[in-house]
Amino acid sequence: MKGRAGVFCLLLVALSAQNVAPQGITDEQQAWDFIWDYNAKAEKVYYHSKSTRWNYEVDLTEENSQKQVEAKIAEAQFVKDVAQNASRFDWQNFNNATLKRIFFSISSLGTAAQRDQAKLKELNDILSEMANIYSTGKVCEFNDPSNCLELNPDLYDCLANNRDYDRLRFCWEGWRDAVGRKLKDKYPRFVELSNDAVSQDAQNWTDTGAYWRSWYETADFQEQLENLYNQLKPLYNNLHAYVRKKLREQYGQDKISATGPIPAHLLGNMWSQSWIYLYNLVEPYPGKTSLDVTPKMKADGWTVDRMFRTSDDFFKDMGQVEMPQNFWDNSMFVKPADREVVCHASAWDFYNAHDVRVKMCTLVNMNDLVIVHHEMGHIEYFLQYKHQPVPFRRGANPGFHEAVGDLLALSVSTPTHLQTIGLLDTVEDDDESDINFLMSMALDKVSFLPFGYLMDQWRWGVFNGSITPATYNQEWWKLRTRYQGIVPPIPRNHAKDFDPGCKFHIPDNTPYIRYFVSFILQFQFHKALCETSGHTGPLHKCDISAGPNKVAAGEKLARMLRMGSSQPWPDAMEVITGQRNMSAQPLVDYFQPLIDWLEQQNQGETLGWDESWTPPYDCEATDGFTCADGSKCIRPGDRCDGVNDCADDSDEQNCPVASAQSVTVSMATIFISTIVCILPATLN
Ligand code: BJ2
Ligand code: ZN
Repeated sequence: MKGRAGVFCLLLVALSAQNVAPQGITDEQQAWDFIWDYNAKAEKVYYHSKSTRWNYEVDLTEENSQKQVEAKIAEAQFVKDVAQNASRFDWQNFNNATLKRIFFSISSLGTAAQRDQAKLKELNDILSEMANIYSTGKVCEFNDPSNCLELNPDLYDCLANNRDYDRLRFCWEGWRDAVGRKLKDKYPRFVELSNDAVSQDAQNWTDTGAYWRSWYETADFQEQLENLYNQLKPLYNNLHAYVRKKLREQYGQDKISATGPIPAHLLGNMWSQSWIYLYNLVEPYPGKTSLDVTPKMKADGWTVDRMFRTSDDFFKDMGQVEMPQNFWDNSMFVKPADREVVCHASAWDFYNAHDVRVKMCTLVNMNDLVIVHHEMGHIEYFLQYKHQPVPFRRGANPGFHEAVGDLLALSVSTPTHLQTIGLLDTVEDDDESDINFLMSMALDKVSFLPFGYLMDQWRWGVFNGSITPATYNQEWWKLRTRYQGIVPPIPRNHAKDFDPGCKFHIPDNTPYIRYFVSFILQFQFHKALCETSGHTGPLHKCDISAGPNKVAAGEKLARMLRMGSSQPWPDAMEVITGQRNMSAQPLVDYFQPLIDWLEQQNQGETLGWDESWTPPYDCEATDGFTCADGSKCIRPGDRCDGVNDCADDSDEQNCPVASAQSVTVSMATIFISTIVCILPATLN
């Protein structure tokens, strides 16, 4: 009895010494010590994995890939260990809300929850390989296979500036043949592994999409998005109808139906997500202030460095944090000529409260100037929240992170601001110039909305199993036609094509709904900061840096950025806008004069589209091959691809010899003809 009591007392003493309640440690000071210890270690672990990833993306070699995969595996082990140790605390019952939020964050593992090391490695290997396939994809000319086009800059340029229907189709189709088909078999396994991993998280996610959506901490998130989208649909449909009318004038009524969807390759962008390059085709009032400042940038000798300095100057002018020297020293602003890199622009936080970088294959044009601001917005967020513990070094939600640079670019893009930075000589202040300006903005912002919305509709369906590998491509095109009102210019071969994979964020596995959210938020923030800055007059004319109270506007922005994700996003929203909800109204207010104008222009036009319409399909004109028995037309990508598509196999016969082979063949021909023709002559 005495002995038992002794043991009991000892246990009690031990428990109270550690302050361990049956459900875990309750001492919050001890918990803070644990967090600061974690924080110092996390900075090192994340720095290492970010560095190895950076090294891979700026030099896509197998060796760099493996180093990066190893670092990712080490990172996963670290976060698993941390979560395990954190579970010793009774954090759900802590009094301090911030501390509770940190513990919640470090207990959420995502795909790092995978316990099976082989599967974890396989997942990271697939991701690395998919990124490589996308970033090294090339499209070679049919008549000159040694002349190959890269996405950036060749195919971007083709889609943006070419106005030849068939050449555009070649570029559009070639990219999908080159990249989508290589990714098609990899993606289903990736989905399986990702779902398997997140199901092992403490929260037992039903699928990866549910996990991704949880970052928004909004119970009716999908419902809210649908409402926002429906509010904006009339605006999109009006822009769509107007652009379709202009494209009919350009390409002919046989190629574009007055009531059908638009062929996807004619919108100036590989994914039809921004139509800005159609500006000169659809300019409402030619002769009035033109908003295409690219020619001016080129004429004035703008450099890539000047584009980044201009953006940095704007942030500084708004009272934000200046880019540190290491940003200028370590970033990659221009595509290197001597190696393969991931060209798609990105912003990097190395999580050591010091190292921040941008990686971008920047071109001197107006579009890239806006993207520079987008990336610099991410960097600004990184710099402003670097004092926060690592789990709070994130946007209030992912959409907030995306909105910062775009928000500032809304001011920079105003004609008056463009004039201030020397990109417009004259600014006319009349209604027609206003409509020109709003059209240029709509071609970038309004055109994006359905695309921003549908990307993750597709992915959520894939992750929850309602879209299966057998229906990946059909379902993709259903969404593309339903939301964007576009159709492929050439029939898709659903058994071989994987068109979603041809958009960076699918192989890169970056969630996309953040951009849709951002396009809503940036107009909310713009409206609120315009009011704070003391701007009066229409919203689209506001340049926050020109308002009398711009300092107050800058302070509000900085106050929100400094919060990181330390509080739920409605708190951050409140700092800037004074209210706590997402709203599409500021976007509508901004474009109201254009909405009125488009409604006028579209009188007699049919808004929307008949989803069953498809463009004319002419085998010869689309570089197709007619099977020898005349039975069907084989698309260029299906010819000589090792699969018999013609019943008589003729699509796999008489295939052109690959260029390396043809060099060998011609060398051999020269050698033989030398022996046959020249030797006898010399012997004679
Ligand atoms: C050009 C831009 C992304 C971005 C890159 C690649 C994926 C994530 C990052 C993150 C930022 C972070 C991009 C711009 C608008 C539409 C979309 C598109 N690149 N990313 N590390 N955009 O968001 O900057 O830089 O959160 O830390 O993809 O489709 O082009
Ligand atoms: Zn971004």
